[in-house]
Amino acid sequence: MPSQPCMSSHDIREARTILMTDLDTDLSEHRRHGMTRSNPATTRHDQRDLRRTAVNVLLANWTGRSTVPSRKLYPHQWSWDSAFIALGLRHIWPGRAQRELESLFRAQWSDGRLPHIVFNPAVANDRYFPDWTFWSSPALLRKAPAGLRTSGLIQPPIHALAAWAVHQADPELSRRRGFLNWIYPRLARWHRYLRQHRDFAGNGMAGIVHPWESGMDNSACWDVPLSRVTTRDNGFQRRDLRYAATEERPTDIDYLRFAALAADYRDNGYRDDHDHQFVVEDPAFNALLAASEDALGDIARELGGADLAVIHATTAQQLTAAIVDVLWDAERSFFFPRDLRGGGRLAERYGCTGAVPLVLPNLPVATPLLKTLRGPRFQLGKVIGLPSYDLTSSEFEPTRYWRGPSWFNVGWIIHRGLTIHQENQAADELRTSLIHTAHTSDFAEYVDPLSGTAHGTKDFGWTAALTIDLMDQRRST
Ligand code: 2M8
Repeated sequence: MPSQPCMSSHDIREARTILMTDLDTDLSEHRRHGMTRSNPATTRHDQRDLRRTAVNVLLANWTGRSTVPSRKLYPHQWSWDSAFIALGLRHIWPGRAQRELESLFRAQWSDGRLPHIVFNPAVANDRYFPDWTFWSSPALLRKAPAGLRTSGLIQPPIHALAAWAVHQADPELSRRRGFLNWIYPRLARWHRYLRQHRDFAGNGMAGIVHPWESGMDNSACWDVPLSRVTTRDNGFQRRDLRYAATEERPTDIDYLRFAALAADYRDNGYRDDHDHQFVVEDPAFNALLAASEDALGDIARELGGADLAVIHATTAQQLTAAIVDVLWDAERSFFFPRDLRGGGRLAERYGCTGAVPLVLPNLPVATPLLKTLRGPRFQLGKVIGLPSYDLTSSEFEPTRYWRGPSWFNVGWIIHRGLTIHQENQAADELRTSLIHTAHTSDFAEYVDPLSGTAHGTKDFGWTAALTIDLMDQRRST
């Protein structure tokens, strides 16, 4: 098992060199977008400053083992946050990026699930709800690694994609530390958990059993399936409103439902064969699983397992076919989540989850999907990032968490999708606008897609990390 030292002198030297290196500045690109010298991040100096500030956010959020999304609102380790954060860390400290993922995978359960939160025992319980005592149960204590405090839900499986990118940032260090050898079997078990325990409809796709598992927790896409959830009096106290404005966070009734669903799962021993009240096949979750399965193939090949690489590539293709087959609505040219407790209907709500399959290389419907993204509902290229919800809908809320604002991780995914589908100019424009907005918003958790105003918390981990990754795109893989 790789060791987990604090930042080494090699790391510090490396960070210093990179910070002092001139960035690929793209002044002409900024001019093309009408950003003048008075706007931030337009000069080489500003770009270096921006990068340094992003690195400082990652330094400030580092706990010695992993990186918190936010010191205030989210003071523990989150699963898909760590994957996005590792994508940025790899440019500064490849060793630390490896350790970010390793610390997460040390919390993997015996059934293969990767918990969505790994709690920091040094942080007081009343800093975040639901704290570890809420999740804890005899089943959790049996299945989670001894001595580690975790939740029992999961998040989108983008980890293999991140692990492969982290390896590529410094293959020599990765080989020396045995990074891929250590993480590959754990990634494979994680994917196997999803195939064996979460394929509720038997079509190869994984289902989520809680909106938190989508990572897009409060999306209006979950309103109908969530409205069926029976609430119970948990007697809990929300903690998020201490650090974020009420009108930017989920409502109390949604929190009651979130807590009830999580408590049901816990009380049923975190078994996936119990009668879940909420089961949804989510386009983003499955698209990221397919992209990660492809990355697992790359990792297997690197480790000398050509036969395994073929199996992973085939699984990725089959999953892509299932996503298109089941979740694509040809008439509306969009991917919708499927509500398995609602008769298997597609939830016809235009959330950014339906855009994420753009990240798949062999997507037969990339052209019509892009047309929808450029149309009135998302206005890709005309607004900042990709709005998390349909701009034309009466449910669109520009500042409420996942119901309208643009998120940097989604922007990053769409940038990757545009690049994969050779929409290079659109990719460059999106990249420029995301970097610029990260700067002007102080690395906000999310921004109003129309004005770029910051919302949620600031100095947010994945915003800083993905800004670094986007700035280094020309150097990275
Ligand atoms: C948000 O979710 C947590 C619950 O997991 C919360 O609201 O307390 C989401 O934005 C999720 O995608 C993210 O991983 C997490 C930490 O940044 O915060």
